[in-house]
Formats: sequence, C-alpha cells, structure tokens
Amino acid sequence: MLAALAPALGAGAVARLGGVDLGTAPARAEQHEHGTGAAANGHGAVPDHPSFQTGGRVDHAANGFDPTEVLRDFDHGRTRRLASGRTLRQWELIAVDKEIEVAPGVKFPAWTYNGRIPAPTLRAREGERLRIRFGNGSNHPHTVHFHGIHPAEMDGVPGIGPGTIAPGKSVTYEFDAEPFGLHLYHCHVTPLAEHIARGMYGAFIVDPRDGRPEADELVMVMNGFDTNFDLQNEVYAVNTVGFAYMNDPIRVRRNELVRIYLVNVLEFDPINSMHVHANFFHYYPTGTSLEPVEYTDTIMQCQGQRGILELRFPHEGRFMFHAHQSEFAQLGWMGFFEVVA
Ligand SMILES: [Cu+2]
Repeated sequence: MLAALAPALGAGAVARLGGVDLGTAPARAEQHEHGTGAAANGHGAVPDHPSFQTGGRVDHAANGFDPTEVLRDFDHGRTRRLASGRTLRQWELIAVDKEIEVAPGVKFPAWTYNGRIPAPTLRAREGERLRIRFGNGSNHPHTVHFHGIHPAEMDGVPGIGPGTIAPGKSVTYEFDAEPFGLHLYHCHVTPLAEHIARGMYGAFIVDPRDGRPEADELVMVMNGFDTNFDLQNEVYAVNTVGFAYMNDPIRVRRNELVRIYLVNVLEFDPINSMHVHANFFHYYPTGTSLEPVEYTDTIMQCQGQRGILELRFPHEGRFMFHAHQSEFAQLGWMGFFEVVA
C-alpha cells in the first residue's frame, strides 16, 4: 500500500520510505540520545539558548523543503467530478520519520507528514467532498485529525472509527469541506504533545464558495522545537527554520494586497503572537467571516488558533515581523518583508 502511494511523493520520499523498518519502535532513551546529540553540536550539553543566530545556514535541500517555497506552496490535490456534480478532491499523506535541521547545525528527529514541516498546505473549496488517504510509514502509530465539521469516525482520534493507525497500515478519511476558513490538521495520538511537537501538523484552507479578493497569499505556521526533550522549546520559528526569513526576506510588492494565513501550532508555550513593524493589518479570526474584526499590528493565538491577516505595504524597504514575546523572537521567530516596487 505504501509503495502504491509513494509515486505521489517523489523519488526522495520513496527512498526514505524504503529505509523505514515498519516492525519496531525506537525506545524512549534512544530518542533522548538523538536530542542531546543534536544539541551538543557546538552548543554545549544542555543549550537553553542555542547561539545559532550568527553564521551558518540551514541546508534546505537536505531537509527537502525551503521555508521560502513553503510560504506560497498550496496543495490543491487531485480533483474529479462526481455523478452528483460535486467535486471530489483527493490527497495522499504519508507519515515519515526524518531528521530536520531546524536551525544551523541543530538537527531534530522529527515525525512528519510527507517529509516536511509544516505538512503540505491542503486547500479546498467550501462544499467539496474531500478524501485523504493516509499511510503510516513511521515507526510510531499516528492519525490525521482535521479541524472542520465532519462525522465522528472521520475525526482521526484513537478509539473512534478507524482509530490509531499502526506502522505500515493505512486509512482513508472522507468528509465535506466545511466551514470555509483557515483550519489545521495534525496527529492526535497520545502523548499528544509529543506527536505535535515532533512536527505532525499542517494548514488546511477551505476557500469560500466565491473565493476571496486577489492577493499575494502566504502561509505561516508558527512552531517551535524542543531539541533537548526537556519539554521546552529551544527553537522558535515560522515554517520550522529559525530566522529563515531574516536570511531570506519575504519579497512582496508595494501596495499589493498581501494575505497571510497564520496558524499557531506551538507546543509547550500557551500563547504565540505576531507583530508587523511599521504597518497595520485587518484580522479575520479563523477566516470564517469575510468581514475583519480588528485593525491592529499585533495579534496573539493560543495553540490551535489561527486567522487571516490582510495588509498592504505603502513603503518600499525592509520591514521586520516577529513574535512579540521577545524570547521567541530571539530564538528564531523573527523575519523580514522586503517590499519592492
Ligand atoms: Cu502521531
């Protein structure tokens, strides 16, 4: 079954899947060893504050994804028309254990969907029928739990419907795309904090039936990494790699409408936030209304909260954005917009 799904993921994913031993789960102690091994890479034995800000670059090619590309990478899946006239939209997700470099020299033993963090941004339209085939190529049991409105057995939680999906097994989730808005999906196997903190989450966008105004659209998933497994984060980021958008500022056009799909999946810290310098934005909580509720320069989100930001940059130049918790900003959650003519 995994071999049948593999072509959708490309040669790299196939190779990785081929190397997975589906029969055993690594002991907890081995996971800790991974953590301290990565942390000891130039940052001391227990680095509360890895000094990765200066020098060094993350090898995006080795990770298999680049945060700059993740910003505008929307996965519309494959579609076909049902006899009823409705659209059926389909995706394949495969759980893959994979080491990810989350800051220069800081490698994290991640659990992923399709080998990337965040997982693919799945994008559908209100009212469509959605079908997600999930294969577990990881050494650990997982599920896919979608936010949205759907039957209990499609909820991707242990003990209900297909429940937990063991290594080497697969399942198909099917439900309607509702309501329109910005949602998320993530694994729901316990210990839940670990399954999320290891990287099993992605954005899930349901467009309104009549769409939204034309814009330059960006996906930002606020996350973090507990690289030494002390139940606190050592690295904070948007789209996984600390300081990625300091090194590669996000290019946007002056006066063009920019729409940011912002999702908070940060584990261990209850609140995250986003602040945009020298500008204000309209905010649509959960994206479920076409009318903004706030005009501001800073918003906060609890874990699982998300919302849509809309703004235009009237001035050219380099503008910072970051979590307004200074600690998060200093540990990676900080970037630039590069506004060009
Ligand atoms: Cu999981």
